[in-house]
Amino acid sequence: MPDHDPDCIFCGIIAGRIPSDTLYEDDEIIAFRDISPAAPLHVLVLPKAHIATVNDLGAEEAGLIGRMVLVARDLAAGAGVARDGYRLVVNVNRDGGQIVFHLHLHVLGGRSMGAIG
Ligand code: DGP
Repeated sequence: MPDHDPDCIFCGIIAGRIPSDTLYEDDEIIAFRDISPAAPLHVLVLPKAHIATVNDLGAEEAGLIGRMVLVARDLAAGAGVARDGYRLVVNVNRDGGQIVFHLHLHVLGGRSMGAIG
């Protein structure tokens, strides 16, 4: 899988071609606000490398996914929702509701999410 996909909207954000409200960035991870927020806090945390879905992850990416969760946790804490709680979601393919095929973790908080299902 190529590191960057020129047709991928999130790769465009990572490259700086498409503007975003970026909250966090390091060598391998970026986090920005979702353009269509489903909660008062709705941030997307993603790897800079173009990995389309969870199905495409290799064992060597386990650490990367762990670091993404830690970035999400720290952003939730910084937004003041850690104690009341928040939701981390990764949609996978059609039935999972994935629209953008660049792996991303949704961080949703600031309201009660209720039970799933
Ligand atoms: P998913 O359904 O899991 O693939 O979620 C994709 C999310 O990406 C959706 O909540 C809207 C968001 N999104 C789509 N295009 C853009 C964009 O250009 N900028 C930002 N910030 N978010 C976007």
